[in-house]
Amino acid sequence: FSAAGFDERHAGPLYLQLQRRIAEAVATGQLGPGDSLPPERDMAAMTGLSRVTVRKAVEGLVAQGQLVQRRGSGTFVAPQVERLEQALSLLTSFTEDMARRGKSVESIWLSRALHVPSPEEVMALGLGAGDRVARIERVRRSDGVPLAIERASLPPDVLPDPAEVDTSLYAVLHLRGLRPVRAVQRISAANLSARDADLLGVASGAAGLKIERIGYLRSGRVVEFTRSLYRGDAYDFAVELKLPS
Ligand code: 16G
Repeated sequence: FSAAGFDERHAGPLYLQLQRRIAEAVATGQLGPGDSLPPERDMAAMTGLSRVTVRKAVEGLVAQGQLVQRRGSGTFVAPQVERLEQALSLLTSFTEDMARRGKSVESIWLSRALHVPSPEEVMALGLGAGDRVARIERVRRSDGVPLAIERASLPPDVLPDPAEVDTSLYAVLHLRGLRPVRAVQRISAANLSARDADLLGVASGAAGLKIERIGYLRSGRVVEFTRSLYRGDAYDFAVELKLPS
């Protein structure tokens, strides 16, 4: 970045001009996904702009999701995520989906315990008075990239010890003979709240897909009620359609 070309009088606010320069550097490949930006003080010296202006420009691009900031290590061009195509008609688990693609699975745990159920959980799981609910909430990541936030609720007898789930919920349910064999899934659009966007490493308000899955045993009993938020920039859901008979 050089000092040349900044024009306070005709080209709009200086921080916007700097934002355009940074965006151009990314668009032309001078800066690639994951590359680091010079420290604020160096950028100010290079461009002749004040540190306040540099900070404002960088903060704006961070809020838009074009740059990411990591405490202690600096500012980087946001890594691009590879889009994943996910079949909608198969009842598979996140772990299985990633294993099939040869990818790793990591969870960041938000909660893994028995709770007093919400009215929504009582309804969805058909819980009785005084029943608790097993709740496991996690950020699901693959190869280090956060892809979804999943909040799964299960009847307490299906998962008496939620801390038992380490990687795969379905693997634990399978061992107990309680893996769902059928599920109903609903998908709707959602703009991610600041907190959820932060957990997923995207800009606040970014597009997400809200997915609700209700999983059933062969007997018709509900064993899983899961609400998930998937990153809109990372998933394509695909399903094969047939003519109605
Ligand atoms: C999938 C399911 C989720 C299920 C999880 C189990 C969707 C939207 N969600 O992510 O309902 O709880 O798999 O995965 O597909 P696990 O066995 O890897 O824990």
